[in-house]
Amino acid sequence: MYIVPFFYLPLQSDRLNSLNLFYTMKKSALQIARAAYQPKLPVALTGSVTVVEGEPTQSVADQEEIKKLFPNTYGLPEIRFEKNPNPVPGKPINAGVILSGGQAPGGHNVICGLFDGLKKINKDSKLYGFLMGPGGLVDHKYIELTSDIIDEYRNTGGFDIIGSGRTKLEKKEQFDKGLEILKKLNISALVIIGGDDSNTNAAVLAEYYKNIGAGVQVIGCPKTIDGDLKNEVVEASFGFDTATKVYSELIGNIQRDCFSAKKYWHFIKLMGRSASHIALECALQTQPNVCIISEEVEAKNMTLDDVVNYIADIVAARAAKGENFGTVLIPEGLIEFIPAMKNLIAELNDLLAKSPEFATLAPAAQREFVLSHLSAENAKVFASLPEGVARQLTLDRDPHGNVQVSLIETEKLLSEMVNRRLEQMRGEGKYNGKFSPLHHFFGYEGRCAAPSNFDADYCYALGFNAACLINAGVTGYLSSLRNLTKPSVQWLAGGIPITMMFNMERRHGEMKPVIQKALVRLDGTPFRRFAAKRDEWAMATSYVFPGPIQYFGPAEVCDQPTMTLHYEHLDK
Ligand code: FBP
Repeated sequence: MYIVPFFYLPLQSDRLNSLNLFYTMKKSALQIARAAYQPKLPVALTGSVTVVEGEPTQSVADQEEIKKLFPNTYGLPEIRFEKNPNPVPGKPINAGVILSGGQAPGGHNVICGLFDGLKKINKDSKLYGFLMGPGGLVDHKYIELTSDIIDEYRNTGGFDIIGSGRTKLEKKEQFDKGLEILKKLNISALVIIGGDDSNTNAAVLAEYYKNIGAGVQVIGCPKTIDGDLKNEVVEASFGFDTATKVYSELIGNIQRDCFSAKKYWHFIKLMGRSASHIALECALQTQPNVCIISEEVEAKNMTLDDVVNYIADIVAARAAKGENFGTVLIPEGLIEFIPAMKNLIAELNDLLAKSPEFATLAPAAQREFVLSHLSAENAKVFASLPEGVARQLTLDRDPHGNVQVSLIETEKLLSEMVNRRLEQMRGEGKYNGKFSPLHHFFGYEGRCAAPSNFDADYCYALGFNAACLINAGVTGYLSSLRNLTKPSVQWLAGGIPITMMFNMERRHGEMKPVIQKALVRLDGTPFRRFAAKRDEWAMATSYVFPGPIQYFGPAEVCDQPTMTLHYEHLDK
């Protein structure tokens, strides 16, 4: 069996049609078996729905400012769906869908659920997919998603059905350009599947279209493996469940190897641009010897040396027991949470932005230039870094002029510094072991994995629910399912006004309304459970080996949500 990627399909774009990207992909046995999986919908979504409106809402902070910025979409009520025993046929709906930002397992199922939901409302409904992210809307690149295409992508990982991209939809010209194609295709609703920034932009777009009477609703769906789009009203973003299960399987495998050979220290960096939810969840699942949580490092005002000393002390204590092996989990965003590094990076950003001559200098002269222009404090931090890392801080910048921290090999930086510290301790007679580090970075290994049963069900229901929100005529809402630790049939379905999640934050020098990013809460149960056990895990080698995601079998093996979600429910 073969599936045909979108490049092969008749595209409604002259430029893309001219690309010669024809190829076919063979399906694996698991893909074939998995295609038959029928995601389980919450009961509320199994008939047609009755809309129950709650009380008017408020943003989480800065209410007056946000109300002024969103006069048409602020203060809307939360919506809950109940099963309507007397199905009411709806009118045909033409909708568009966009995948925005980094891939997350289950994106295809959101689109499948949306498609099925629209068709259930009326069989003549149509769904158009905009290609390669929000840019597809602006550049008018799209395909019509027919049932033949949709059926090829049910329960599969990846975003390749229409592709994804990171173009930000934030300018009036983009909104107007998008509206041209929406009007041409008679599209009355747009579903944006994205993280906190994409959903922030979805709310801005919803407000704009409402304000000009464009007749286009905008609905968001919460996506990101990072797990940082969640709050009082959003329990989880999709993809976190599958991605952390994949990483935990890999960490477990490494731990078994490490425990067998007893000769390596594995430094494992885990994705998660900013928040440490992924590292924390993987630590809860696998019980490593060390896991660093960036939010704690920041809260305790720890220096890089403090982090290094913490790890080195554990390495030395294990060596004293004859155990020269172990595992260290490191969140990708750590470097930006170390206060001294944060200051250094901020000053470097400013310095390099106003020094175009820097790029023309030879590497040695660049180092001298930086050292002589930084404040004394930041110059000291810069000079203390291994040269490769210091250089990386001056080179790789994103389009906004910021350091791309994910490119910094924090796992190597830490192991190199731990090694130095251990040699110092050896000189002082405090260490007498052997330190052989190995390095890993897990991120892309999990972002496109076949969705777990949880993500398959959650994503399908999010998409189906989005169709119900469209049919309810609302705009500026996030598709919402709650009660997620219960079996999926018991989930509560509805919609959350996106403005409800807003606060004002400084972004690129300007105060902007944005969805608050959810960092790891140090007073939350997931972190507290980890903190209560980590000293024991450091010394006693208590590894857990979760094994691969299971798609078929008993519910206790196949349908368990993350420990983070489970523990967070204890806090409610
Ligand atoms: P989103 O926030 O868009 O979901 O992306 C998350 C993420 O996977 C981060 O964990 C990672 O830092 C980033 O994307 C990498 O993105 P890219 O592959 O585009 O560089």
